[in-house]
Amino acid sequence: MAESILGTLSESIEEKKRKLAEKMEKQMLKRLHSSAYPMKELMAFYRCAQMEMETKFRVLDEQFSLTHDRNPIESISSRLKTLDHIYEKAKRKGIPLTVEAIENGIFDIAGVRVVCPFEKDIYMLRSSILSQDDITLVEERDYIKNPKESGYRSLHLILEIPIFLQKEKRMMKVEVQLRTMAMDQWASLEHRLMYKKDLPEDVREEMKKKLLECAALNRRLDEIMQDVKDTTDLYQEED
Ligand code: 0O2
Repeated sequence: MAESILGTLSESIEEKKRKLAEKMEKQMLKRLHSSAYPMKELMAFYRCAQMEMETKFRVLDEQFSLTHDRNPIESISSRLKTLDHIYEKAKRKGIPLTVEAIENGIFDIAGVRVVCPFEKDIYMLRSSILSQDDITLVEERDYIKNPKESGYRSLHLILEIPIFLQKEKRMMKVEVQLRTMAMDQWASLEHRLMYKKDLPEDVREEMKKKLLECAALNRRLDEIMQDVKDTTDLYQEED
C-alpha cells in the first residue's frame, strides 16, 4: 500500500518536473522569438557571410579556369539552417536558447556546399581558401580520408570570415562542405532515402548495407576518374 502511494507520488513528481521543463523551454523559445530582432539580425549576418564565402569560391573557380582551361567547381549551393533546426540542434547539444550561446555553439548555421569534378580539386580549393589572410580555419573534418560509418564522404571546414557592416567588421562562421559529384550524388540520395523514414529495423539495416556498397562503388568511381584525368593530363602536357 505504502509502496503504491510512494510510486504514485514519484510518478506525479516526475510528471510535474516534465511539465516544468516543457514550460521553461516554451518560455525560452518565446523569449528568443520576442528577441526577434537580435535573432533576425544574426541570421542576416550569416546570410552575408554565406554570400562572401560563395564569392570567394566563385573567384577561385574563375581564376583557375583562366589558367587551366577547366573549372574545378561544378556547382555551389548554400543554405541557412531554419530556426526550427537551430533550436533542435541547440536542444540536442545542451546549448542554451540565447542568441549569444547559439552563435558560439552552433557552427553550421550558414552552409556552403562546393561540388567538384575531381577529388584533387577539393584539396586544391582547401589550400587556396586557407591561404587567404582573412580566413581562419576553426575546425576541419575530413570524411574523405575517414568516411562516416554510413559511407558518407565530404570534406567539412568550419571557416571564419569577416563581413563588413556599416560601422563594424564582424567575424562569422560558415560551414563549407567540399565533395566530388559522386560523393554529392550518394549523399543526396542517401538523405532522401533514409532521412526520417519509419523503416522496420531489419529493413533499415539491410538498406544501410546496400548504401554502404554504393558508397564503395562511388569511391572507386572517383579513383578511376581521377586516374583517367591524371593520365590524360600527362599527354596534354607533352603536346
Ligand atoms: P543539413 O540539412 O545538410 O544541414 P550534427 O549536425 O550534430 O548532426 P555535426 O557533428 O555537427 O553533426 O556535423 P557533421 O556530422 O560533421 O556534419 C553534419 C552535416 O554533414 C549534415 O548536416 C549533412 O549535411 C552531412 N552529413 C553528415 N553525415 C551524413 C550522412 O551520413 N549522410 C548524409 N546524407 N549527410 C551527412 P545536417 O545538419 O544533418 O543537415
